Amino acid sequence: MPFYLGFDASTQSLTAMLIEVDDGRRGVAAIHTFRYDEELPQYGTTHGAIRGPEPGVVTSPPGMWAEALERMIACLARAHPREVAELAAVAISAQQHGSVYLNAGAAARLATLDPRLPLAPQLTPVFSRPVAPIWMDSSTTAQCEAIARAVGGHEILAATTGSRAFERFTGPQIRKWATQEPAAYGATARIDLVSSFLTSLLIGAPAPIDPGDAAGMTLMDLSTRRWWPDALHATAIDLSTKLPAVVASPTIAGAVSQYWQHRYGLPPARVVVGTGDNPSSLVGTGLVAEGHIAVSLGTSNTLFGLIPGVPTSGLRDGHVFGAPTGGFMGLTCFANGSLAREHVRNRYGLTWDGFSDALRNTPPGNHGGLMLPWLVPEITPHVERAEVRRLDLDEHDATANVRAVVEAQMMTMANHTDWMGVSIREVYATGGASANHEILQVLADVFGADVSRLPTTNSACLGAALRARHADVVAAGGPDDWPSVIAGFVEPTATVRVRADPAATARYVDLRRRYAAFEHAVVRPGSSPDAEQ
Ligand code: XUL
Repeated sequence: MPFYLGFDASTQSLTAMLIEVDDGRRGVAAIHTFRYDEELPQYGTTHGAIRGPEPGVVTSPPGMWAEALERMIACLARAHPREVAELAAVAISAQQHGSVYLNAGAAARLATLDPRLPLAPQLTPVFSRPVAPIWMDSSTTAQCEAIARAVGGHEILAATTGSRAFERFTGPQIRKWATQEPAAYGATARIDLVSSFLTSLLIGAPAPIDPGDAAGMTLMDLSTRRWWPDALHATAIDLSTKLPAVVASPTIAGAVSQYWQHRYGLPPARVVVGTGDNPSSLVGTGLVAEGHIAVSLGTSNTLFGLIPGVPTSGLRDGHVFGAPTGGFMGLTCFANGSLAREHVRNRYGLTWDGFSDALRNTPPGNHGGLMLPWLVPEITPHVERAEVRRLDLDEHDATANVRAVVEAQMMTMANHTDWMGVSIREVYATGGASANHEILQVLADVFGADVSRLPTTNSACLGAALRARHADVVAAGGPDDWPSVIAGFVEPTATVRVRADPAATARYVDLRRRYAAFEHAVVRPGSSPDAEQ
């Protein structure tokens, strides 16, 4: 009876999910989560990251991810020996854009890890940069402009790579570090994404990258799914020699290495090339055909779905990534997700139940009260410095502020997704906050679409396990049949379907315009909000 294992290395935690797939039986056999701050406090992270020293800089220690992976595998081997022994394939999902820098000794070290010793200390000598910049970093505005200028402008960049230059994308991050620390960059033999780094640890060799995660680097030509020479030249010297290969998403990267076999009794299961949390969520929400949209309410809020291709013009806020199913996915990302909701909850001394009560006890539209809840620099729209603004909203009114932060998040998502050109009739919700019925009601009312909650709040991790299953079937000569891979795993929970209230939706039509105008006036003071619609 084969089991499949998915890992999701997100910003704040590592989750593992074991699924069982048999003719008659399909289901989740186990799920475990470690929060980095609590499990590995010695790394000194807050919500999985370290801010500073300069403004906008956000990094994580790559050794922490390695140690978390080992702890998780130890836990799985202890708690689920039967399932682990029958493991057929494994895949990694990871936060996108983050980069890990390895020196020339890394490949040999990965191949010769000593199974008598823990992993993390053996990796200390392999890093050419002790920290990994992550997607929350917003310190590379100058590098974004330089790269865009060098390739002929943001429009060309967007049409070729699927995105304009964004601060958190890996290319601008590489350019900044290569310029600031040329010697350390010179001593770097390989630059991994978080997904390929963890996959390399599993197979004991350098692993490739899939087109879903590679598209988050400002370096790949999305039409050929190869590194784009103009972007490489615009980013850093000799970059082509340091990047992993880009391969199709269902490629088998290798087998679980001797290290894990000897230390924890894992079998030599297939390891699939890793991908980002958003491409993984696409699979984990069951979006293997066009027509639906999913909203993930996690550390970041993201909205995504399959789209036919890269829009020929007008791609500003959004991104196009390679989809694990072979086509293209559209995505818009908002940095102020769970941290902003948590901030408001804490500021007014509420529990999550109190937060839900506040939503229940306030009317849709919040009597016109608005908040721009940028507790951290925002990605969409581009806001460099964290700030919170209110309009017709009393700062001391706890319940109104709770409604304001949730309405703001939903309205900004709805307003910034027109570029995808999809008519949204139903939204699938995932991510931690999708467990909250009242938040989903606001989502449904603002979008004027019914919202279905999926059986798991961690679609990225489920998506990883399902990618492992899909690639295993394909590698064994079976059909490339996504619908049958996801069947039985992703059907929305029938009991949790939140219907949009037409009266509330009507109220949001105006409020969304007011919100857009407020946002626009703050982001680009002096210009008209209609200029970019
Ligand atoms: C997507 C993005 C985030 C990260 C972390 O572009 O930056 O969603 O993947 O979740």
